[in-house]
Amino acid sequence: VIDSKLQYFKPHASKIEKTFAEEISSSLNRESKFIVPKFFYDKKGSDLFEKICTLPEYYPTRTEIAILKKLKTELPSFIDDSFRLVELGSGASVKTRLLLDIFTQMQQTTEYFPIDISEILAESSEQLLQDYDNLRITGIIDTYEGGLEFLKNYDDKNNLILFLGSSFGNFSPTDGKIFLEKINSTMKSGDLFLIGLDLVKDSQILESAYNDKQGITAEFNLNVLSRINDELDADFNLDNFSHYSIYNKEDQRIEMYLKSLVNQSVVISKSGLLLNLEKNELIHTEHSHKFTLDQIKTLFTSTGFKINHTWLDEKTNFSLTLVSK
Ligand code: AVJ
Repeated sequence: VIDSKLQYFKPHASKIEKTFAEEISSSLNRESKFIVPKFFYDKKGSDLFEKICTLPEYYPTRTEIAILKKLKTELPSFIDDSFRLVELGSGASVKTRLLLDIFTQMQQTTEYFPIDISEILAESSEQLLQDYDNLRITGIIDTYEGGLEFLKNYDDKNNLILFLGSSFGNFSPTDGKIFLEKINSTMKSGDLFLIGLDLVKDSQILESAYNDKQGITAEFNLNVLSRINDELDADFNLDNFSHYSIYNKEDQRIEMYLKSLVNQSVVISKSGLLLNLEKNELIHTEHSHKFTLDQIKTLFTSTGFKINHTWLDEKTNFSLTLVSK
């Protein structure tokens, strides 16, 4: 029974992507070294991120969930039976469920289309089907843009596209705009886009959210080096690095780094790299941008969107914005 409710598409499976080894080889073989944040999320990294989401200092997840709970009474006026739920990133998480609760209660049958580059969407889908009787899931294994492009030509049902957790904050301002224009171009008139964005606030609150007392964020950051050790035959000694994060007020972003504690050389065999690091040298691993309400307005109106509604928590720590073409 469950199988007939679940299908997958892999629209751009043949597209050649740069390998992990190649990306690391080029991003560490330069003056300003970096590792892109998508590499955080191996099994261990994904588990650590889940743990981060429950930390007392990490307000975004908890706050976004509280706002989503308010949508239960307010979102139904924006959608009807013709809408399906599309999610950038896949989740069996509390957040996805809060929206599925709304959809499955309003609709006879609800369609949920998670888009994710990794096949982990299989795991969460099975669980969701057990828990919702009138749910059909179509997993799209692709990049967010590739998946939406595929959906554009799939049928003319209305889509409510979800992009939660302030994942958008990882984009630079330029790349973020390009991403939104791309999303906009794949949307039909009548489609909706619901995005969670973290807001500018006191530096201390931000810095403790990315440098928690239990050291889970540090472990999460350092884990990317373990992943390189395991998958690319490297010999990073994690004791020679420390987690460093700071709020850059001017650029409105948390910056995360791995700091080399000594002069050292590291071999990364599969990338063909002998990496020399000086004491105190930084490897950049993440930018997490924060926004003001004015900037959110400008961001969407300048990329072709109309703002339907913005929901906030009482402390104005986080926002959910609903937009259309
Ligand atoms: C998944 C990118 C939204 O920036 O808050 C959490 C990742 N990094 N703690 C964020 C993260 C360190 C998170 N995002």
